[in-house]
Amino acid sequence: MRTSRPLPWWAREAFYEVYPRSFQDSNGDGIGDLPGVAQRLDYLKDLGVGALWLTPFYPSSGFDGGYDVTDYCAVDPQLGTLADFDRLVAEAHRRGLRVVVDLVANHTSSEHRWFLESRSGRTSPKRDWYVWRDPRPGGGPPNNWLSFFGGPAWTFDPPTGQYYLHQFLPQQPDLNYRNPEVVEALLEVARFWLERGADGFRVDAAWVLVEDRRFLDEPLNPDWRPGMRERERLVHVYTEDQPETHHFLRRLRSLLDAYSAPGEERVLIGEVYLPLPRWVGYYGAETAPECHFPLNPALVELPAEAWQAGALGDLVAAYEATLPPWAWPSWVLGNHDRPRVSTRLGSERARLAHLLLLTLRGTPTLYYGDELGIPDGAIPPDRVQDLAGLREWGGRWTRDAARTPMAWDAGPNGGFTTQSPWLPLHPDARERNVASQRQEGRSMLNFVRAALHLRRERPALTQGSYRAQRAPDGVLAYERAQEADRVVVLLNFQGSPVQTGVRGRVLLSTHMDREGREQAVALRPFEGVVVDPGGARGAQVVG
Ligand code: ISL
Ligand code: CA
Repeated sequence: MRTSRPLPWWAREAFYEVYPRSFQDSNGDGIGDLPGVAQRLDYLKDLGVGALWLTPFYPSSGFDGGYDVTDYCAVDPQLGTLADFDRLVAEAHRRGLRVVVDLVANHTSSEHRWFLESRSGRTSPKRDWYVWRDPRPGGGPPNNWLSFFGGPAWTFDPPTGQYYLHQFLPQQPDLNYRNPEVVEALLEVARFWLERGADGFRVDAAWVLVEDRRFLDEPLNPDWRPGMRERERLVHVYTEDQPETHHFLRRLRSLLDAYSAPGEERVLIGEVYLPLPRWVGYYGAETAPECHFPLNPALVELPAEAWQAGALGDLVAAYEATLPPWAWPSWVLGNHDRPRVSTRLGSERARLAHLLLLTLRGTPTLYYGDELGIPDGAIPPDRVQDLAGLREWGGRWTRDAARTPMAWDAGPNGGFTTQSPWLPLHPDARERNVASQRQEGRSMLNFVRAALHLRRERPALTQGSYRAQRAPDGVLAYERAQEADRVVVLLNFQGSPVQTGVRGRVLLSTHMDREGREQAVALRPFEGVVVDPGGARGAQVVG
């Protein structure tokens, strides 16, 4: 996107991912719900984000945290009603907040009526809505494809003698996007939520919607090592990133564009885990756009030991160089599928990571609770809810750990619920919660809030250009500039202090204890700062 034009809201605002079951319980059943989210909108407004992404709140069979949908056009009774959704959207809009919903497009629940009809017989009018194949000659699954959650991507259905495809759980049969009726049905679902005021979609599993129609075996991955996820044994040349997936996303984008007005765009966000050269494909083309932005997995997947100035600088440079000029970057630190950033990096580096997230060029997406530095929860084996995730990680980790309830105050259950919560809160919820961090001047919460507000206030940070700067070893330095507005960001990713030659006014430090004019900014271990060089020529960072 050329930066001289005013930015659309989805490029200007920070997004915030809410896992509705874990945000706020409103009726004392221990499960967060939509009215609960509505109660906390003032918090989000004050924090400084501009849009919420709600993970699935639809009726589901409960095998995959809501991602096994039984009815796309309703609300799970545990989480509320359609009227609650309407109220949530109205209340959000009244505060200038946008609401994006999850579109679980790749698959339905095996209990969805479409699938029940499809599996009822080979001549069912919905048979072809899913991907059915005969056993391979001599028996067994049609090919070697593997599911994300472990085991084959095929399950045999004895009554009809065929296998059906599921990239995820057997309870999540893949829809067949080669059938035009399926495309229409999903577009109809999208219309339903657009009519109800949704500001857009995060398309789940957007890079695996369609598979190659020859159904050939996938080649073995020569780089697979024990400890890696089972699905990575194969190279996914036939099950990921197929051209027909892009066709669907283009159709969906056209629909969203038809529902958009200047200043009121409906946004298409895709979940895409691919290497950068293929990941950028999910923006589509300038004349045939797909996602406004795909969620960027790079920082979510970056191993802790690679959080170094050099590697990060290279990573950002690669994105800046690869994105076409009209495409807008996206940055993410964590989500409901991966260990939390505080646990991956530790609390000091989690602050640095947030300063990076909120000062890079592009739309940042925050994950609920990370603004408090919540660590992964300890989930006793008898309380594990997410069996799918346990399978995905070979039993080594459960996604529940990253989905524990939000802590609002020091009261019982962190103010999340008056009853027993569906998952335990993090162990230090009595100290680590919104109320206590509000009172503590230098808390993670106050830091993230300050960074979000600074980002809004400075055109350089919201829409300015990005330019890497030379810096001493261990320091990532870059300048953001929009016309006369200019800031320099300095991030010390090493455990020792370092002197930079930067002169100017410190606007914000991860340590929250310095502001003001300095002749040569020195950084403490793992400290990050935003500096206003004040038009001074001294902004060059010299090692
Ligand atoms: O690592 C992954 C991809 O390389 C996976 O974790 C991937 O993010 C995930 O399997 C796809 O995620 C989405 O769809 C799933 C659901 O379980 C996840 O919660 C959701 O984010 C199936 O709907
Ligand atoms: Ca509830």
